[in-house]
Amino acid sequence: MQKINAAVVREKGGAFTIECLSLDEPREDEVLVRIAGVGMCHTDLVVRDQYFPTPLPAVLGHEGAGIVERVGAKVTKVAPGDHVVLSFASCGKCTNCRGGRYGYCIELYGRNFSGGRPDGSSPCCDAHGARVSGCFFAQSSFGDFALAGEANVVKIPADVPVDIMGPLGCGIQTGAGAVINALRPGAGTSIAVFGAGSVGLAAVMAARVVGCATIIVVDLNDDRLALARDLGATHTVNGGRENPVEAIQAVTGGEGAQYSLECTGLPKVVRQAVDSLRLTGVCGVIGVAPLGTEIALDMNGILFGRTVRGIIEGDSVPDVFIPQLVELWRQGRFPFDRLIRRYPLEQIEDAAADSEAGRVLKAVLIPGRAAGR
Ligand code: CXF
Ligand code: ZN
Repeated sequence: MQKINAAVVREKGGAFTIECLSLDEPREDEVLVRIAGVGMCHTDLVVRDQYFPTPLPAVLGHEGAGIVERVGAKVTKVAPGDHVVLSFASCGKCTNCRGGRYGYCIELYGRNFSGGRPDGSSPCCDAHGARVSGCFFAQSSFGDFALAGEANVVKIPADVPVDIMGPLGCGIQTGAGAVINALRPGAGTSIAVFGAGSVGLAAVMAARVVGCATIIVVDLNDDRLALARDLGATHTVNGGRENPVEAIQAVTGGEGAQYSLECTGLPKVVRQAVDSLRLTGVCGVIGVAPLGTEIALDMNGILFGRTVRGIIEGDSVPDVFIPQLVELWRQGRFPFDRLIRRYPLEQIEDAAADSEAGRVLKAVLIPGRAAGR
């Protein structure tokens, strides 16, 4: 059993509070990871607010990265001392998983949001012995240690700063993969990205990597638009001052963009992202909205060959894609570290407030080390 210090959410919309908890030893297919840094993703806040009802109390956190501490008896993928990024969980057995489409695993919701293992147990309890959800995204990594499954740990090289690599496991691979793996725009094509948060900006960097000639970014915040230009946007549109659909049509000679990507989770923006497409264009939807949210689209707009598709986790095979992103980062072609600000784990409430207010693009929490551990 491992004593850990972790951020616990005890009630809907409540604060993250640091508690000392007990974490089980790894089962035969599990890996105990000493967390070096863990990103905060919008989905952590969505679950804190119970738009997705992971049972509380819970340790959230699903962009962990660190060093393997101990492994279960049957684990062969990693060994103690390896540097790893933790990603999302999938069953590995359903039709989509067998086809390499892990983001569309039939058990995706249960494996990532139920708070427990597939058998319903949780490895985590509080100082009174009461159950705490400890398998959020098969990691619950808002703490100094996390228990992951062998399947959702991804080994990365030891010579990159592991503390900032965690966001590759969710938000950054979601944006970059939506472009590189899902939409696959060819060199010279046009793409419009709606929302210049960390996911949208990862998409912008990826669009530059694959050689899109026209990269249009829409947001309400001029500072973010300036950063988007720095990272590869060729045109930016402040959606509060300009009509984005008209602006995108003007930039693309009246045709509309070949690709668009919706990264805000707002129905009104999905509509704009679809309406900005040229005939035969493809819109990727990756923003997260509360369960039951509906959108309205012009049916004849779709009839003329446009495609709208949802994309989970950037269509990634994390074991393949995360090392690719690490290499692009190492080459200076994918500078996602520019989005990151580090916070001590104890300041997780500040990190959440700054994220929600748009003061930080990607908060990464760094666990401290309590005396004696
Ligand atoms: C999530 C979005 C909701 C479905 C699972 C993956 N992305 C990460 O935060
Ligand atoms: Zn996420």
